Parts: sequence; structure tokens; C-alpha cells
Amino acid sequence: MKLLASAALLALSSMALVADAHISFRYPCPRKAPYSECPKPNDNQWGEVDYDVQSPVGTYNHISDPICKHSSSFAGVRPTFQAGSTIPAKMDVDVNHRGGSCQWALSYDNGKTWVVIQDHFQDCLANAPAGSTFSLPVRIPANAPSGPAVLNWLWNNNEGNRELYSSCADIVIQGTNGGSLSGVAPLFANYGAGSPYIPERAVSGGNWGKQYFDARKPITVTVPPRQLKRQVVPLN
Ligand SMILES: [Cu+2]
Repeated sequence: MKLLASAALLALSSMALVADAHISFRYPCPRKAPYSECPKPNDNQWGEVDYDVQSPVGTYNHISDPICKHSSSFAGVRPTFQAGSTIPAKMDVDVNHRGGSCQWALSYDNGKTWVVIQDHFQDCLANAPAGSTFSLPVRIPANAPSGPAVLNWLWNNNEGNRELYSSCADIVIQGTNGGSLSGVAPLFANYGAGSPYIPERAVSGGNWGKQYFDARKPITVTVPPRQLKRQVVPLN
């Protein structure tokens, strides 16, 4: 059994040479993903396709990518979701690292400020089979303002390297025209030297970083009302 497992690991690590793969959004499309159903690069953007879209953005002592990995998507249609509805999000799972803690956050200013809209602590993705596309729905708050927004999935894994994952999808929310959304700012743990450190958690329990999640700061993001196009009513 042990031998078989190491053979499987070897196979995995040689695949990892091609693209070090872990977990990302599959739907909605993560920024610059190579998936065929996602927005395509234009002729001079092919070098920007992210074949490593599932890899973490950093570890406890190293930041390899900014939160979201990319500051924009390729041009294309963003999916629209109603405030109060549940996005049938799907994750592209390579290995699940025995789960971890997920946070989902929204930004209306392209990632300058984030507000957490959903948490799933300790066993998030723990039952996601390796090599699967795994359903992990996320609910948009009913009072979410309308407008283009970034949905950010954040994940601290339980087992293995102490990593932070961040996968971002550009979406449009149809809700209140102008308004605010309150919650807490997300925790970016295991993300570079000096970031809060969550140790590898024994499957039987242990320190999963509760004190850091509990200490997240309240935040309110305010979205100005969007100018509605003036209706020109023909006189006749
Ligand atoms: Cu991984």
C-alpha cells in the first residue's frame, strides 16, 4: 500500500513539473485560466495564460503572487448573479490537502478592499476527490450592491506546505443600485513572512487558526449608485 501510494505521488510530482496544480475556481472562470469555456486571450496575450492557475499565492514565508494572482481577466462576458442567490461554483481539485478553511470575499474596487461573504472553517474541501470538479456553492448576500465585482476564494490547507490559495473570478452582481455591504475583512494567513501563521493541523484536531479568524476586522464597503442611462422618449 505504502509503495503504491509513493508511486502515485511520484506520478503526481512529475505532472507537477508541467503545471504545479492544487485547487482553483473552475466556475465562475478564474482570471486568465486556460479552460476552454473561459475568456480567451487576444493575439498578443497568449503568454499571459495561467497554466498554473491552481497553485497557491504564497506560503508562510514567501509571497509568490498577489491576492487573485492577476489584476484582470481577459476580455469577455462576466457572468451575472442576483444578490441573494447562490452561485453554483465549482472548484478544480488536484489534491485536497485534507481540507482546510475557506473564506469567500467580494470586492467592488478590483481587490483594494474585500468583505467576507461566507466562511467554511476546518474541513472545507476535505471530501473533494483528487482530480475532480467539485461543487462548492457560495451565496451572494441579499443586500449586495449592484455592479461589477471580484469574487475571491481563499483557502488555508490543513496538510502539507503552509500555504494560502486565492482564486478570483470577475462577475456582475444584480442587487441594490448603490449601497453598502458590511462584514469582516478576510484573513491572509500563511502568506509571507510576518503574516499570521496557521500550523499544519492534525486531522484529529488542533490549532486551525481560530484566533486569527476571530480577530478579523469589521469592514463596510460602499458602492456609489450607478447612473442609469437617460431614457430618450421620442415625441410623436
Ligand atoms: Cu496543493
